[in-house]
Amino acid sequence: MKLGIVGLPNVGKSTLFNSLTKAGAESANYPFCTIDPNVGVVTVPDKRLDVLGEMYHTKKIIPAAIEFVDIAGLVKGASKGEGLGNQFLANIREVDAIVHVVRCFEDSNIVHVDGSIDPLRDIETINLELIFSDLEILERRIAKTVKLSRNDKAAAKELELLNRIKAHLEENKMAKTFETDDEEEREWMAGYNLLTAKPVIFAANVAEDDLADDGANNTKVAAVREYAKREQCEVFVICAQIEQEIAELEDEEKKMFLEDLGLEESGLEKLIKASYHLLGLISYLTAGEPEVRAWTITKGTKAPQAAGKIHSDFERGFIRAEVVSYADLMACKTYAAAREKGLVRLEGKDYVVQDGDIMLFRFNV
Ligand SMILES: Nc1nc2c(ncn2[C@@H]2O[C@H](COP(=O)(O)OP(=O)(O)O)[C@@H](O)[C@H]2O)c(=O)[nH]1
Ligand SMILES: [Mg+2]
Repeated sequence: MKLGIVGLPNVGKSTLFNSLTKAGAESANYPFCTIDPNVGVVTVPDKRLDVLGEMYHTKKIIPAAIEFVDIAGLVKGASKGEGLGNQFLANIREVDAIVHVVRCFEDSNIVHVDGSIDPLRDIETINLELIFSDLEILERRIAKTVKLSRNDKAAAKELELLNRIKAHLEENKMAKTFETDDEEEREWMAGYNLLTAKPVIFAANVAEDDLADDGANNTKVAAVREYAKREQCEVFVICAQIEQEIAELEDEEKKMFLEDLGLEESGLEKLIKASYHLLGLISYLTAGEPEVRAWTITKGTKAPQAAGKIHSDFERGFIRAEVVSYADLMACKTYAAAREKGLVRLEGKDYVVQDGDIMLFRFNV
């Protein structure tokens, strides 16, 4: 699962990316951290793992991870090939969701490409490029479908859909706000892999002073929030510069630093968790002395497929799963006590695994 960090030049994308990957690299247990200068693996903070680690006197804790990509160079005209624009747009097409960084901080030393701080104008500049790129895809598809639609009913239906989406985008609206109840249409649409259909989180990059009250007194942040609500996106207030400083600190120092700022967790931690959520991901856990680990699944995954994340044999030979929820285990303090109270359940192949389930799989191959 991959998230792309997008935004205009000089808004703080690379600063955010660097602090994300630095924070991710802290977990030495994760086998790979920086794949490529622009791609980083970031571990998903999960306090439950530390608690289980203590409970089981664990040697090793392996958190869940997601990838972030720093996608540079989106400028006005990108969809017309300006500044390697097409290549960057292609990079965005490969991600599952977008973190759109918008500049809400003032700093006369850092030039804004359009000369002033105006996050809504910036968002629209970027969105227009994404929309233009999507329109190009739709037009190509329409040209192909027109021919087929003459003697193919399904193609005629698809052509009608393509034209409807096109009209929607031409009103400067994102594909994600295009609505259809028709299952077939939804499948077609997913197949187009439109940029503007991807889930978006806005990261409002503010000055340090705006952190403690979460940007409540910043009218520019308020404008972003209002826009995001209309477009069904989430907003996170961060200060990329501070995050970079925090990422350099040891755990204890970090805690004190955050307390001084009046924060419980870093903006980065919040952002990573929200991104995980945005991708529709949850974690089930496995716990034992050798290892406590979070396994990433999409919401709605059933037990055998969840088991398959560990090993394909677990899925193939799945018999049943022994499950206790994290909350129940905590309430009972030990696995044995949870079992006595009947809170350790035996679940079959139709069980839908929940976030925080502690699982033990029985299988036979
Ligand atoms: N004052 C201030 N400067 C920042 C902040 N975030 C980034 N910058 C600075 O803005 C400049 C551009 O940042 P960078 O991350 O390279 O932007 P990018 O072009 O979007 O990747 C750098 O000099 C950063 O140090 C911030 O939150 N506050
Ligand atoms: Mg950059």
